[in-house]
Amino acid sequence: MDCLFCKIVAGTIPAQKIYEDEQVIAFNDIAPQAPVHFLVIPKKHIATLHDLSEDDDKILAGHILFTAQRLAEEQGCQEGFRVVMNCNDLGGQTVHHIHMHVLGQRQMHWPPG
Ligand code: DGP
Repeated sequence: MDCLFCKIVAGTIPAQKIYEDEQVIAFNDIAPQAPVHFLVIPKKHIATLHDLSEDDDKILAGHILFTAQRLAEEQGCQEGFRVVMNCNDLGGQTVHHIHMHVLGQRQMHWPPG
């Protein structure tokens, strides 16, 4: 198993987990870019958004989004927050196991780099 986030799912690499269920886990980013910065990932290995299947993963994709929404609100981001999913190398993705970044508790700016 070469995937870093699969190792976090398996518990062989530690992470500051903030939520877990049968389908997803959420944990704090190791290099936070905002006072709140966590990642929501599927337990199932899906390398990039290109590999997400509309037929097979529609419920999972919705669950990732609504988990991000609920946890952001639980972490005090009622006034706003940002979600980011980088896709593949050109999109700035460095860990090839899909993840939704959730950033909050500071003013966000646009465009991103
Ligand atoms: P991306 O560039 O979109 O693929 O984001 C990957 C994120 O994963 C990046 O913000 C840093 C975070 N990250 C990388 N390695 C680890 C790790 O071992 N533990 C945790 N908690 N986060 C990690």
